[in-house]
Amino acid sequence: MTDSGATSQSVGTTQVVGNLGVLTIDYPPVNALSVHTRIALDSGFRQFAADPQVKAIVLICAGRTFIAGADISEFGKALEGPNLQDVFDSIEGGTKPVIAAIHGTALGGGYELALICHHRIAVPSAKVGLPEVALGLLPGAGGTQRLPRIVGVPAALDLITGGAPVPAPKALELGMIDALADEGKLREDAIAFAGRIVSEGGPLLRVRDRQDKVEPYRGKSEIYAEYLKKNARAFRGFKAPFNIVKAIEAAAELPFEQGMERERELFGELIASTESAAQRYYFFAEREGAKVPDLPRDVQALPIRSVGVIGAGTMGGGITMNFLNAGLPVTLVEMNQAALDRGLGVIRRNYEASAAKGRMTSERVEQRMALITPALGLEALATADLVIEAVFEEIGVKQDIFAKLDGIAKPGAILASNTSFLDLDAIAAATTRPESVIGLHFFSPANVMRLLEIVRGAKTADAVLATALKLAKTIAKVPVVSRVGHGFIANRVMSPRSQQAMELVLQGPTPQDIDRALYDYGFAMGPFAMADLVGLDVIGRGSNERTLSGDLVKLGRLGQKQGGGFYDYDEKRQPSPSPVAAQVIADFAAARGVANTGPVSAEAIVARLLYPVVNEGAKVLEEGIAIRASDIDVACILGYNWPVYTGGPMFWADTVGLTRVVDGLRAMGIEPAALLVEKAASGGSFTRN
Ligand code: 3H9
Repeated sequence: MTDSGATSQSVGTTQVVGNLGVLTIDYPPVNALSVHTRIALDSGFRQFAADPQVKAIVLICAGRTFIAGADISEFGKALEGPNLQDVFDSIEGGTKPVIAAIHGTALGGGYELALICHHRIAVPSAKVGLPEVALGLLPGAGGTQRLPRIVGVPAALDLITGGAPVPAPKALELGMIDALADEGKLREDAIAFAGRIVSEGGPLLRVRDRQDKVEPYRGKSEIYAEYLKKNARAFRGFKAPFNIVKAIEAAAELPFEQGMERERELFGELIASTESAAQRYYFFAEREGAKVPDLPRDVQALPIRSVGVIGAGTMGGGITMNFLNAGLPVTLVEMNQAALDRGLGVIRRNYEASAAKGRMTSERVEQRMALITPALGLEALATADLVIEAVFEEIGVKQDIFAKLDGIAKPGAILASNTSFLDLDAIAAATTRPESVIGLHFFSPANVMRLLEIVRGAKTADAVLATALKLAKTIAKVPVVSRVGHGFIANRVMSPRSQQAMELVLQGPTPQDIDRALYDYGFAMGPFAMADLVGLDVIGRGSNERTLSGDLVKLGRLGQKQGGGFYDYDEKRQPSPSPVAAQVIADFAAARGVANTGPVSAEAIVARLLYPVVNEGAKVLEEGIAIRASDIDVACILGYNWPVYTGGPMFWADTVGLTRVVDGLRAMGIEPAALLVEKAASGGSFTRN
């Protein structure tokens, strides 16, 4: 976040309205609890405390939101200005009722501040919540002690370990806020609310004094053990959820002050952890991706009001759904009616499945489907502002489509390819307008995965790139910009992981040993389980070389879907080690003359599979394919489910130590990238300045 030269004076404005004090905080972009904000709060509340005319205080924010949390960029730095806890204590310890008036998002420390206030009023569009878990933290300013006192232990467990912001109407139901204001009339309604509080003259309501919601859970330690068991899968590898559960238990078991002490202790453990450092790094990394240093700031994005998608297969269908979800009409093109009907059917079934789970109404399903114009033939794309090609991954096929599209699409339309490996410049060269061509590489399933690799061709116009970046936000994707190169960023840097797995398995470790090591590192599954899931026939497609997967396919072993693959599967698709696959591996190793050198430790397996990923990442940086190391991390985390609490390959490499990575690569017979060697030698890092 940029410090726009704010001072505590400009951040806090006080105004006395009748017998009420109104303190307005204005610290763009999100009113984070920075040093300036803390000073402004501290001095504003002191002023009103000392003013006999003021009987109650309204705390409100200017700009787009209420306070969105502690200033994450200050974590790990020396504290400046007043400590947050002292500021909060003085507000809560005051003798005048304080009303938090909420719009936008009251998150983390912002919502904790609202919980310290005596009353909370919000506009219906506001959201409140404690999202610290996503930063590998717990709410460290009393949130774990106060929220259970309002919503009870079970709801607090879900709200704080889940971290999702709660819309105001739901928050009202749960008691997280006390009243709804009219949209657009927050200030007036909060002032009226405060006036009523003053005239009613009741006692000060402090959340910390409430016991009714936590009392029923006292002495019931089994709740927490069961909760952890139930969520074991979701919490695996993370530290924060475990400390959150302990802190909530403390809220139920301990007097308030002792609970606060426990919260501080548990927060302290988290803030010092590598997991939290990685997750906080990732928070900013996600937002960096949209920043392209050489893209002039004044470039205007082009308007995108209609989209065309070529290909209604798995990718094309998923891509289409993104635009429908954002309310944009899509012309969906296929070669024949059967393929078109099949694609439309899949899209409809996906929406209907969401409706069946209560995630959308059936009316909404129809609204989304009505945004699709099905069509046969590219001519239907003449008026689209953006066309995305999502057909078979073969350069000739794509060039042919782009050449035809060139004669059909209106001037200025953006022509995008969803290619995942091919040379975008060669595709662009098939048109007379390479400046309008860009890569929009979605990850499967395209309606679910948040990553969008934007491939900037040698001739892509700035306005086209700016449009793609803006579009990513419209369709709720996280953009990462790549230059043209085989496999772009995510697919390229991750490919050594499977190559290494296929070689290592010839040397002694079994598929289960290798998969287990990667699972324990934090991946959802290892490379062999993944290969079986995707289908061994799909993996080997297009290659004439003899491969392990190819040998398995020859025996009718296509993976989970047919005959088993690296594993055998029962009727519930549960895997077990396969003697047949073991024999295929042994035969392949013998044919290649690879000796079995025995078992390998999990740590060595991880190094063997993942150091080469780091090395490829260094090359991608060196070649200028990726703008920055954090883009590689975002691509791997969002595209390949690399565990976020390691920070992604480049952050992780910095954690391991670059010298160790260089030595490890050399020991494997892999020449480390020059950039990696240079950084290791100079004590540098990819992600820490
Ligand atoms: C916490 O509160 C700990 C406590 O328990 C106390 C412990 C003692 N700090 O996301 P956007 C920046 S932990 C610093 O693009 P949106 C962001 O980097 C905190 N900077 O906008 C970006 O900068 P830039 C708990 C922050 O409208 C700009 O603001 N709170 C912070 O899509 C705009 O952000 C959270 O975890 C921050 N806290 O979404 C909430 N927040 O323009 C984190 C944002 O230079 N924030 N920035 O790239 C969010 O979830 C979203 O930013 C929000 C707005 C929903 C607020």
